Amino acid sequence: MTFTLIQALLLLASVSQVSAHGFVSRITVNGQTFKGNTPGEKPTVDSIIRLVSAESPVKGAANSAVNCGKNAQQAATFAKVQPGDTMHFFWVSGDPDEPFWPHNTGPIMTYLAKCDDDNCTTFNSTNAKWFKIEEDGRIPGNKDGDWEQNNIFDAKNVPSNATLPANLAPGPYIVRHEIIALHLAQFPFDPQDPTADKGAEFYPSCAQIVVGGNQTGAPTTDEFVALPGAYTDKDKGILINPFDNVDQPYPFPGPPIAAFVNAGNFTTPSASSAPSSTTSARPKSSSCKSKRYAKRRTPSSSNSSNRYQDNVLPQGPIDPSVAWGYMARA
Ligand SMILES: *[C@@H]1O[C@H](CO)[C@@H](O)[C@H](O)[C@H]1NC(C)=O
Ligand SMILES: *[C@@H]1O[C@H](CO)[C@@H](O)[C@H](O)[C@H]1NC(C)=O
Ligand SMILES: *[C@@H]1O[C@H](CO)[C@@H](O)[C@H](O)[C@H]1NC(C)=O
Ligand SMILES: *[C@@H]1O[C@H](CO)[C@@H](O)[C@H](O)[C@H]1NC(C)=O
Ligand SMILES: *[C@@H]1O[C@H](CO)[C@@H](O)[C@H](O)[C@H]1NC(C)=O
Ligand SMILES: *[C@@H]1O[C@H](CO)[C@@H](O)[C@H](O)[C@H]1NC(C)=O
Ligand SMILES: [Cu+2]
Repeated sequence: MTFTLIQALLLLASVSQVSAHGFVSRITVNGQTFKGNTPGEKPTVDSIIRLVSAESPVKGAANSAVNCGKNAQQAATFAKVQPGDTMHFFWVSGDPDEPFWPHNTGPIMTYLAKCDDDNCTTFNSTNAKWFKIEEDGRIPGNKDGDWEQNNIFDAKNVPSNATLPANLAPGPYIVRHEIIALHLAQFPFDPQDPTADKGAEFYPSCAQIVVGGNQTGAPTTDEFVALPGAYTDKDKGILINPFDNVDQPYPFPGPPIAAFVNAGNFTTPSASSAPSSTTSARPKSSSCKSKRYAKRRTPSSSNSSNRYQDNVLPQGPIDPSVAWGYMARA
């Protein structure tokens, strides 16, 4: 095979493109750290994180990789946790030169599904029955419409957090923690051209836990969803211009948070924030209440290839021919 210079440059370009995006590199819970492995590489540590084959996003709501990420493999081990524990997910970019999570636009949601084995290490999640326990959208009251995802954007060692329901019944569960990056979501996903920089970017990440205790909280059967299945490419929260109507509640895709999550009768401390299907809602744990409200980054003064310009909120309707400048770092 002969390579022309142009082919070589194109290859380089696509390689560096792929290495942006990102994945969950480690999870901490109760002071324990569980490292993950590197996407696409042979595992070197026993992890609780199901390893995916690439850090590039899953495209298309019907893609089978919406389940747990691209070619997700069962992980070797699991974390022992308790109801009410907060799990901290450390998202990183795949680019060693800019290792921190590169997106700031779009929701973060967390689902659980019961495993059918003792500890999830052999469980195939393809047909899992998922229920939602948490969803974070825009930062409440932020007049620029910043998303909670902005709090982990480009930040060193600031994890995304999910609190297990304080009344969660014991047993083995897959935790599916998902970012949907929406910076290109106003350009409809094209199934004929799935690798184009169009549409929402799904970043599901699955981890294996065994919950202890003796609580009884569980979803009702009508709260279960399949993934893929719970989303379509035309959902209001997936085919959306995230830079418009920033003061409006975000219509989260997927099911509402399972009713037991915030309705339980339990003794562990919990905040009284009422859940709602359209505003940011999460069960708060007393230890992880503090929120960092990141300042909006200002546009770079030069127009050079600032890879973070997806922070810039274009004014008015977006002209696709100029939007790419804002959407850098797809
Ligand atoms: C998971 O459970 C299986 C079946 O009980 C057991 O053989 C295996 O050792 C367990 N894995 C770990 C990491 O404990
Ligand atoms: C899970 O089951 C599906 C078929 O239902 C199969 O295609 C897939 O390879 C299985 N995944 C793993 C990790 O075993
Ligand atoms: C429930 O579990 C807690 C902690 O493991 C224990 O202290 C308590 O006695 C248990 N309650 C019952 C009714 O088993
Ligand atoms: C909650 O539990 C307490 C004590 O176990 C009980 O007295 C109370 O009625 C329960 N409340 C609800 C709403 O179930
Ligand atoms: C997650 O929790 C940690 C520890 O409580 C906190 O420092 C961090 O700011 C939280 N992350 C977000 C995005 O709120
Ligand atoms: C940046 O872009 C704007 C609008 O396209 C243009 O007016 C301006 O001259 C550019 N600045 C630089 C430094 O290229
Ligand atoms: Cu990306």
